Amino acid sequence: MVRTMSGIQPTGNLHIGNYLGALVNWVALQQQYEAFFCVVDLHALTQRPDPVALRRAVREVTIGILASGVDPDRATLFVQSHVPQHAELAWILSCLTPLGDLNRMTQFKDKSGNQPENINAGLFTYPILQTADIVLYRAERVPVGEDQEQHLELARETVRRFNHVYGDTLPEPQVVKSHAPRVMGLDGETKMSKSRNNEIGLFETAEETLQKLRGAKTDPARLRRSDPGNPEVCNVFAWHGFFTPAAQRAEIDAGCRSAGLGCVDCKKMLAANLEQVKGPIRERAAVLREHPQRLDEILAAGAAKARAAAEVTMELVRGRIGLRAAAAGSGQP
Ligand code: AQP
Repeated sequence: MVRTMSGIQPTGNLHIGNYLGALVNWVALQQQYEAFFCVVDLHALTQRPDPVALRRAVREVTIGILASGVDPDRATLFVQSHVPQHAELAWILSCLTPLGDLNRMTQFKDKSGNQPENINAGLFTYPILQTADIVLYRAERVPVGEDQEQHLELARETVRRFNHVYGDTLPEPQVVKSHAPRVMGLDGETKMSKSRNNEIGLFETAEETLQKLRGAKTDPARLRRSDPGNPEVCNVFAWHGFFTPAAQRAEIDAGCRSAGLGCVDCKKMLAANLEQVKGPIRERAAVLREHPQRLDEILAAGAAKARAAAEVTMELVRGRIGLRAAAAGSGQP
């Protein structure tokens, strides 16, 4: 069965960008492929998190993944650091990755701009660990948001380089495009991010969401309620695209253009529709929080399955590069 692999960083509270850009896809992919989904805590270390906060975020992100519909009986759900082969393979791949390739990564420039006081080497080599995450499971389908496409291309390049140097060993991963590759934040200017304070949280209550939406940027032409607007330049209308049925969206579109509908009403409608999706997720998350042992069991079972799959790849890789005897029948001395 073809495999898919993806991860989310435990760097804060999950938001609707993570939900639309990643989790909705994961729920669909687990039906079609053998899925490996991972809470990538090693990646989160690039932000030097507080240890207590990191442990808490790992659990909360896992809860969010499960509450959004990832089924641990279908998909292998685990924490990256519970599988030590990720770090081992990342080192091996880093010895194959030219500095020039890493220098081209725009996310490094963005992220180092966000944390100028902590531009660490892990931030720079982050895409190599990401490549290891994928390759370790021989994943051939990888769902990515817009910001990750460049990293996936680097992963493909690394696989080609490995296969060229050591012989055909690893499959080249293909992109699975998201239907929401870049959900914008409340500021309407930057990508919604856990660490930018511009997010609508997945677990927020209806009141909290409405409160945040009140401050969300809309069409700048609508200074007064009587000003007609252009829905296509309004971030709030873009969110309606994901949560609002087509007929209601058409009404909002017409109301905005004719100034018959104010921005406040438009935001209230969005908050109500968001709640239709977020309410059941919040309820499932509350149940999961009441059963911490169940969460531990899911993650332990996931880690055991992931370690077994990872070890198969690592044995092959170690043999190819000369760290162990080559596998029987591999044609290698
Ligand atoms: N705004 C977004 N729109 C669409 N997809 C998004 N993703 C994240 N933000 C958006 C997708 O969610 C998955 C997990 O992302 P991540 O946590 O590994 O890292 P990220 O992309 O850096 O997410 P954040 O929220 O912006 O985290 P921080 O603030 O810690 O950097 C990925 O598939 C991503 O594309």
